Amino acid sequence: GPNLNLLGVREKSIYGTNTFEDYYETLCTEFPDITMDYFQSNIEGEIVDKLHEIGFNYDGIILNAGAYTHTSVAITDAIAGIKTPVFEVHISNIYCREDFRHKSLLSRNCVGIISGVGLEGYKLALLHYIFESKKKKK
Ligand code: DHK
Repeated sequence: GPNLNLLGVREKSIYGTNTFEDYYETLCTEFPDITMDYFQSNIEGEIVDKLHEIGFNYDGIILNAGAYTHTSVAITDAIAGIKTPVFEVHISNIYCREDFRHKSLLSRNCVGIISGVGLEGYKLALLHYIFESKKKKK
């Protein structure tokens, strides 16, 4: 989502000092058997397009839509329109912050939401998909 390209630079007391690229690299090293891709855009329509593109052929999507979480009917509808489950992640605890962040339009169409545990939220969402795929194989 928007402004997440500035992780490690923007509002460090809220979003931490790590860049997403560095975090993503450690995640890929920790889970070598999982095929992952990542995409960041500041543009709402590009996020909608990406959801359409990957929403029928991936096992799971982990989405931090940034500020669009609170405003985007288009992203909410895109999540509803695709087959792949979407897990909503926020680095900060959106419920401890300004009132306008307390409402997520996306959550109703997501399998789960993690908010407030920093970048580790992405890993926890990934673990959810790993547990799900193990359940399916049993
Ligand atoms: C990131 C943003 O950019 C904000 O607009 C959201 C979210 C919270 C986060 O915590 O990851 O309100």
